[in-house]
Amino acid sequence: MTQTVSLKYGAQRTQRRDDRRMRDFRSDRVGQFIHWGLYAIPAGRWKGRTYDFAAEFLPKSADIAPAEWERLADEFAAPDFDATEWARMAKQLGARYLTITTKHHDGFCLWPSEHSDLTIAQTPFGRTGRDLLAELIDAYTNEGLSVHLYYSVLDWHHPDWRYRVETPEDEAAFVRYLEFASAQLRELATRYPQVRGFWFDGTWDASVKDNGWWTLEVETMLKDLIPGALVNSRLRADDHGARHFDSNGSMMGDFESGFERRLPNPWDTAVTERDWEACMTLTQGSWGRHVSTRVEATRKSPAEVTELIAHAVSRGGNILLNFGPDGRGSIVPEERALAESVGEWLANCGEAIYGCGFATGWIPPTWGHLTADNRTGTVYAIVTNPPVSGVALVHVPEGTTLASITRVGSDAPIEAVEREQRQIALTVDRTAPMPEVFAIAVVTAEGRPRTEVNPDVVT
Ligand code: JFZ
Repeated sequence: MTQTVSLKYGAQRTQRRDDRRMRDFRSDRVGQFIHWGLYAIPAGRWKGRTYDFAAEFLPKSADIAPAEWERLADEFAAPDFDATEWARMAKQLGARYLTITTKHHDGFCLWPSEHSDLTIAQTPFGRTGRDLLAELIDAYTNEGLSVHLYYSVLDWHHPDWRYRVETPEDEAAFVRYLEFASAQLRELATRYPQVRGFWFDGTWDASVKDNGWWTLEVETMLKDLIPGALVNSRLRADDHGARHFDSNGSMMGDFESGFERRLPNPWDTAVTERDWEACMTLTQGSWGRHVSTRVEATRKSPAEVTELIAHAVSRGGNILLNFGPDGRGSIVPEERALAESVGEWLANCGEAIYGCGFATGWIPPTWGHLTADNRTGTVYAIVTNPPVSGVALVHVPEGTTLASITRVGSDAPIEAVEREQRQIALTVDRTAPMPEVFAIAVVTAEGRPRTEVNPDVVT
């Protein structure tokens, strides 16, 4: 960096975090996202019409009056909700953490917030006295998963929310809004201090960008209340309204959360030098439960989802796979089935995913993805798109030769020939329903395994 701008609200560090909590998050690699709120009840349908846009945007797509939308709270009984069942399914999927929507753009709070009149306390579920978030946090913790709380700053329900601040009245209202949001976040961190972090959304409007000071204040407050709490870059804006990365190019927050329904280019090496997490829908465009057949037709297969996981890890990132439970509190059958298949693959081949990251010095293949366990130097070839030839070429790094190649998750025999110019010709199964995985070890001329000092190392 040549020029440095003096900033009051920019990045709090220029190096990645390397404490225990951050390392755990980094080695987890696979998380479960859950979008659940009032929008799960209409699930994209309103007055006999289906709106294919994201189900959680239905109040906008169908132009629903706020009072009418809020009446859905009377229907939120969630008779099928069972936190233990959700947590078991997440564990079966192979997710290592959960990120749950506590308040989405419609303002409905999944906890009984003292600061809002649109919360679970006003629903038939909440009137029984049950604390849904507490149940979820306990159940996931019991399964050994960590929990993060998603919070939308954008709020269609709150009278003081502003998209931009234009008049002195707007200014006064938005100051009140930020006080409200701070109070809610303080409430969440105080009620649920076991959570590992927070995931912010709805921070793209001019009103938030013009108040970068507030985003730093919130980050600081949460870390004071929960030491080491993880906060995503999407929360943050600096003195000049730069988001995610400050005006000097340093990432704000602890991990980058700009990859949304997309992944970095396989040739992007800059991304491998920072912590990031991509979030991904299981259908094309909806985060909340959607019943449209056109939306359903875009559902990703287990093999596709597996490829996305491998892709993220190969670039040194995490992936958050989104589930949209229905209005009764059930995880829908398609998503249960996905959790089962992807989970089975992860149970067999997880050594290529958990604790793994970018394979420094190796050429990204066209037939799949390489990941590396930098503690051992083992590189994993994950064959997501087997070539029609049935032969996948792996190029070992300069100065190394092949020491061993073994299959992960199966004892089937292997056919691999080392050719000139550090090329390994690996015979792959073009008909495998789920990606084959191979573990490759190389040695240097001195006969040492080739390990990298890389921050993806988990100790
Ligand atoms: C937001 C929400 O509007 C959406 O409902 C969902 O919760 C998702 C996780 O986040 O949607 C976004 C946010 C950011 C981008 C695109 C959609 N983005 O940066 O491209």
